[in-house]
Amino acid sequence: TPRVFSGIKPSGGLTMGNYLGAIKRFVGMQGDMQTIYCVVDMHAITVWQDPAELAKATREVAAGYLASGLDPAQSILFNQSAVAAHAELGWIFNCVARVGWMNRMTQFKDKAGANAEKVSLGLYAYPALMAADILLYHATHVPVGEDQKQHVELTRDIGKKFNHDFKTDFFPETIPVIDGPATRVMNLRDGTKKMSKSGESDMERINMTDDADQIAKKFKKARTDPDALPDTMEGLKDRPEAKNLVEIYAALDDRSPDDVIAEYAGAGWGKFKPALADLAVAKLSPISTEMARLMDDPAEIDRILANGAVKAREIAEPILQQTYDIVGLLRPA
Ligand code: AQP
Repeated sequence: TPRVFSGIKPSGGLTMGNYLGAIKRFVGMQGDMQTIYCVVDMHAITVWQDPAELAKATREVAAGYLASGLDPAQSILFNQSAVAAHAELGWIFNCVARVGWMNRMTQFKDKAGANAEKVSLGLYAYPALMAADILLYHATHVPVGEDQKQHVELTRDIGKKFNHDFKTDFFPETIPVIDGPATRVMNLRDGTKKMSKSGESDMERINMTDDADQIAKKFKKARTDPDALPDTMEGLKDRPEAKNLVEIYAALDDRSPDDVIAEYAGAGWGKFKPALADLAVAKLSPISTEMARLMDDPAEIDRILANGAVKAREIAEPILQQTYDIVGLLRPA
């Protein structure tokens, strides 16, 4: 059976973008394939994190996984730093990946901005660690949002170069799985920027912990344009904010955007926004209620993550050992 790996960084609270673009799709893949979902805490620290907040955010991502329907009996759920093999394979991949490849990563350019000399070395090397996360399990399918496509493609390049350099076919080819109507959920205040955990203003994102009033208020204040909704998605081509809201509606309701636009053709925002807010509350509040319940018992979350780490190590350790053997690194058995 094909193996699925993906992860989320605990660099803040989960957003609806993480839910629709990642977690909801993780749940959809559970059962058909072997699924491994990680809370990638070592990626989070590529940017400074307050230690207490990092621990809390790690549990919150885990709570989001569980509350959304990931089942520890069906999926391996754990946090990255608990399985040391990630860091170990990450180092080997630092030595396989080329500086020129990293220089082409658009996420690094976006995050570093004009400050590239001052960011951490980890932020720069991040995609090599991500390649290790995936290939440590010989995972072939990686469900991600559109923003991570380039990194998954780099994973394939790193695996290929390793195979080439060491004359082996040890690492399989990995493909990004990017599908559904919400592969890139945009920011509610600027339809050209994606919704992010660490975006400047809280009004630009829906947090998975927002209550009904906050959700309604954020959609009400979401930037739009004065025009009514057209009757096809084609009509939203140059209206990024409007398009985003229709796509969010579709993703929340498991419908196609075409279907949603057909229903709301000719409607104004005074009609569409409250309907969207009601739908979002109906779909997200059971998850946020369950997340809050889980967060009341951090020891239980820690226990689930610890069990997941044991299962993850069972797969990762032999693959790391074989990698060491291929490279010629001596490692006591
Ligand atoms: N806006 C989004 N729309 C669709 N998918 C998204 N993802 C993130 N934002 C959106 C997907 O969620 C998964 C986890 O992402 P991540 O936490 O590893 O990193 P990120 O993409 O950098 O997420 P954020 O929220 O923007 O975090 P910060 O602000 O800390 O950098 C990935 O599959 C991602 O595609």
